[in-house]
Amino acid sequence: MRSTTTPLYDLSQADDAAVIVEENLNLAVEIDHGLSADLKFISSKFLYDDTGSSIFRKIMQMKEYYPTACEFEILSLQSAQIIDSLNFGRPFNIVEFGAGDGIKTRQLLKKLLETGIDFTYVPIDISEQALADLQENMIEALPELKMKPLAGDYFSMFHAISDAATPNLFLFLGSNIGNYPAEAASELLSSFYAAMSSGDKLLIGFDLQKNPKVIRNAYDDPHGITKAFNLNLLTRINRELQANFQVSQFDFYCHYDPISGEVKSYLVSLVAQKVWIQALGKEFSFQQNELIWTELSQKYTFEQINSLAKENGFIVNHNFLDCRHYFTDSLWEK
Ligand code: AVJ
Repeated sequence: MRSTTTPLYDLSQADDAAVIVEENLNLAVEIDHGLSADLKFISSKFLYDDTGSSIFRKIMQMKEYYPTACEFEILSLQSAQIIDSLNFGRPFNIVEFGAGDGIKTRQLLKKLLETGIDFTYVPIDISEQALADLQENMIEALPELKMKPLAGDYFSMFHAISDAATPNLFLFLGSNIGNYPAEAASELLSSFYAAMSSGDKLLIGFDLQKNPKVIRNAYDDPHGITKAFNLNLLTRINRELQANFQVSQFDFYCHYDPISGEVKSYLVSLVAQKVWIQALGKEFSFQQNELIWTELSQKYTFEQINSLAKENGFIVNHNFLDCRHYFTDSLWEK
């Protein structure tokens, strides 16, 4: 039995479960940091444990959550034009960051296979379960696809894929970039740039600014699925850090500001309460109506997209748009 005063993450002690400890160390450190801040926050990257990834698949099926349908349309109807713009002329890799269920990407891959082009698909995802599901679905739908899945976070993967001999098409779809505040977005883009060779391409999804009600409905959804997605953070912390959050004592709130283009999501403490996190050996206090910021989902103008590309050294080859002009997959070149 662990005593209540000993934090779980004492790295000085050799432990059979060393791998698990290491995996959760990052979570422990970041949760400690975020819940100790004046304005509490939990990084949106922690939304995607296996349960969270499966709730996110439900989000993508909601009619209110338009980005998925928009990008599906782009990758289905314009795959030939996208492929034409690649110009690699020899076998290449398609490296997808945050692959998720891969249903949208499959449209592009299918077209490539039909065209007889030689390529290897390298999906990268943080959720092992999501990756295993993806692999199974891909093998079934596209049996001739060459695939090398990698489980882990983006940054630890860059070394695994930088092989200058083979050209790369990087995919960063779904407006995942929108989760990163401006400075972090630039950092991530420059890490992509550094891992690429001259002539390599990046196809990156951006959700565009549009009628604010359309955006609001995508996040403040009437089914409560986005709420469940956010509350799952607390369930995850309960399980992985042995905490005692009472999930029913928290609500979900989100807000779109059409001036800044930011959707911000929060958990709201419904009562004054204290929560014990065993792995940290610490108690955290929440005031009534205190917020925990959980996610940023930035919406973009074309000016912002062009300057993000330029600032990080990329050339914009083409913006592929859906018919409503809600979303763009922007093809950039190093
Ligand atoms: C997967 C990060 C693009 O911000 O729109 C969906 C996640 N959050 N609904 C987004 C999400 C709430 C999504 N991304």
